[in-house]
Amino acid sequence: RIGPSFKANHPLASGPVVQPAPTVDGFVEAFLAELNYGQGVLLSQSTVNDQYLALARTVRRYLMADWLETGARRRQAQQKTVAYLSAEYLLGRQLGNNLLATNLQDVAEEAMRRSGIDIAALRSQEVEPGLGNGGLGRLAACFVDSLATMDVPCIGYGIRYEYGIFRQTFVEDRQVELPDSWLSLGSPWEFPHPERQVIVSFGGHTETTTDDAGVERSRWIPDWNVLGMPYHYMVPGFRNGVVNTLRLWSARATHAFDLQIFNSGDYAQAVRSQTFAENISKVLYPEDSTPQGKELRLQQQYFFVACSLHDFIDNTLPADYDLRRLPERLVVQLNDTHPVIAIPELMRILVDRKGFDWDEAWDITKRCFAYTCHTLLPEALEVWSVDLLGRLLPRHLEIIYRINEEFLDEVREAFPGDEMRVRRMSVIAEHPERSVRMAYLATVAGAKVNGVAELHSQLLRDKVLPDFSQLWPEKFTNVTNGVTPRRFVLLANRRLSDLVTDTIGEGWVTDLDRLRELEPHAEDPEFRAAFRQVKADNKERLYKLLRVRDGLDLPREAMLDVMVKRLHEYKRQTLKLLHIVSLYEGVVSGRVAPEDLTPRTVVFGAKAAPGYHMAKEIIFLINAVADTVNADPRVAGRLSVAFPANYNVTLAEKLIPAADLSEQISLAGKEASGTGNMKFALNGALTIGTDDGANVEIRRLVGDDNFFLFGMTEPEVETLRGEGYVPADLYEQDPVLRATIDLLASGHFTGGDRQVVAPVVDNLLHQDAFMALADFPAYLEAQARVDAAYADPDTWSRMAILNVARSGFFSSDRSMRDYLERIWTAR
Ligand code: GL9
Repeated sequence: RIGPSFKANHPLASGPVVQPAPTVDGFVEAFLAELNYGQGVLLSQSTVNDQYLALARTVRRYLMADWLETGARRRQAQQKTVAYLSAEYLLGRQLGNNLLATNLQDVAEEAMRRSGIDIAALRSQEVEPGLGNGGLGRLAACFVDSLATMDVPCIGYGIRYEYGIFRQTFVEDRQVELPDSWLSLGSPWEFPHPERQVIVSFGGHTETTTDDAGVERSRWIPDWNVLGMPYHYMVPGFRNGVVNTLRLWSARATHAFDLQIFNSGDYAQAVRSQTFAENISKVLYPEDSTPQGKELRLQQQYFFVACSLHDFIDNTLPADYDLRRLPERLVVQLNDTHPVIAIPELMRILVDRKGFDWDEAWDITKRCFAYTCHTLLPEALEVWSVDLLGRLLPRHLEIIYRINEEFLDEVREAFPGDEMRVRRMSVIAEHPERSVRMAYLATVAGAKVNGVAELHSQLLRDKVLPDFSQLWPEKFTNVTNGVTPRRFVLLANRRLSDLVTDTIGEGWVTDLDRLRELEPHAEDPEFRAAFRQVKADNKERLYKLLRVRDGLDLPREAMLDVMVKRLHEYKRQTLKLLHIVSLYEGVVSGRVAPEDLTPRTVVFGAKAAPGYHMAKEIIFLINAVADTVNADPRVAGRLSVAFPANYNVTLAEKLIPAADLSEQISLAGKEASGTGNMKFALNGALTIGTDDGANVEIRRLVGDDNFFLFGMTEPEVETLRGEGYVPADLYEQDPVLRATIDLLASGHFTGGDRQVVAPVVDNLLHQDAFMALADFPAYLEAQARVDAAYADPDTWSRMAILNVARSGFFSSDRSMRDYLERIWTAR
């Protein structure tokens, strides 16, 4: 919906908000005005970056009236608001999404054409805000998109990292990280609000005082402060006149520099405090599922949480708001443990600043928070050493101790005499050092705790937090993840979207279950042919991009087999690599005739955490295998491997629509959900996958016949581990596995160097913590089923269409409905 162009009559509007006419002429006029008056250049003198910035600001104008109106409406309505607290938002490029939301793509394209500009070049100019690591950060971005589309009051709170996730390059096949200076050419989508800066304190000590009523109170005397400066970003709903807000905080020094010191000539010292303060929001920690426990990280967490709670309580609520009713106005959703320090922070605000007594404050706090857990890996559950926490946030540590004391009393009451249980459940761990278990704190304080897929939520109850689910069974719930169909189907796959809309109308974009109406068309040969043409066109588009972007030349006809996700051992990129090597080994050893191979192109995309040594060795090995395989004429046209560097949201939008096969092959019981798996299914790729995360639900929905399942189940994994898993035995017993590993180990892919492959090969043979060898035969067998199905285009496209038709459940709109029902309104 394009709103009326004049909204002066809104009761809260202080002036007219003029929106350009949604015509090509209106767009051209607004664009030139932005170029001349915003950028200060003539069209004839403008660079691509000038043009991109002017275009972005033009699109922004079409959202402004709706943004201001949504804000005014929300302030007036005083509805319950979701404060989504997330240390990461992996937004992806904004221009395309916002053109889509305003329905201005065609107008903008024509307007640019008339101005002699190729809009595609301007789109490419945008550096995506990569303020997240992977699935968890991208999930937050999908959720705020859905909440805006559903007109749910939500403020997304987070950190405006000056540098997002590193840019990955490969130097001699090894990952090299470069800083992601996404802001350097200007950021047209953000609005700084220096007048709404917030002070955040750190360090110091606490003192006990007695208040007027004779009650003992603790007082925090911090010893340093920073300022939090909010930057606002628009979060447009899909053509519904709603624009919600994402509020990201940037750290500033309270004083820019010390003039005395500056004048005395010590320039470096004069700006030291500024540098120190600004470090807090300088860079995203590139860690995936392995928290570092670094002080700066805790500073980041407290910084954005303190800014956000302050912003909501002191700046968003009316000045006279009765905070006893806070749970009616606010629900804080904690995206993993990163923002869990918000719990003691709210207690501190209520008790120390607003004068509540402890019990009342605790009652309010417990009803405001809900916690989402995103992992099953024990090493990924954050703990902060008491030493560090007490140094940085002494008052918060006191509060945590008291919460824990009262909680443990409750445990003792429920399970008298069970001191083992009390120790197990304590928010304070004693070993290996005294530390705070953030997931436990979140579970104690949260009204609800959810996992992110059915299997994950089950394992969370049974394995990760069993004592807690026994004590409070009703606290635990599941909300299966979802992805926004706007970005990941409509925007990323326009060809498929047009086919779907031509077939069933356009309602599916905001009601994804309607994709079901495609089911009968799976039987229509004409529709299948059209569907195949969409895939072929998307592949063409991808390969063109990869030629320019990465100098890759990939065969058009082959099956496109894609594994894109963070590099992690539990995700088992090595299992995929073993499959590739086994296909290749079959040909070079003469066991298999090359013409018997189903032509395949395997594409990897993965960043490794910079400090994750094994992940980086695996990247090296994939690149080495790719180099060798691609250069070997014996498999030419039959097998190719590509690993374009710097997989990100922008590349995902091109890769996923082109894929035939989606690799979701984590060891069962390790992947909490996955969301890439959903994006692929919705774009008509078939999944080869284990019984893990949301794969379980995908398979149930699309049907066993339309999913290539393989491998151990989670209980089977547990059994095997219990029996004692010896990967080397499997190597001895399975000739195909042995030949595959032998070829890898021989140095064939590394110019004869056996040393450089040893870290990965030895790990597989002697540790293999994620049991790639145990699932290897089943994986090969499933890949043979893939080949057989792919051999018949009609069989394959029927299956693929059914995947699209039956995956509507995985819309993040549905996830948001579930949060609303099970968490945000249930009490
Ligand atoms: C993750 C899980 O590993 C995924 O399985 C899940 O889909 C997402 C979203 O719920 O959360 N947890 C986690 O720490 N990451 C996930 O992707 N890691 C990153 O975001 C890098």
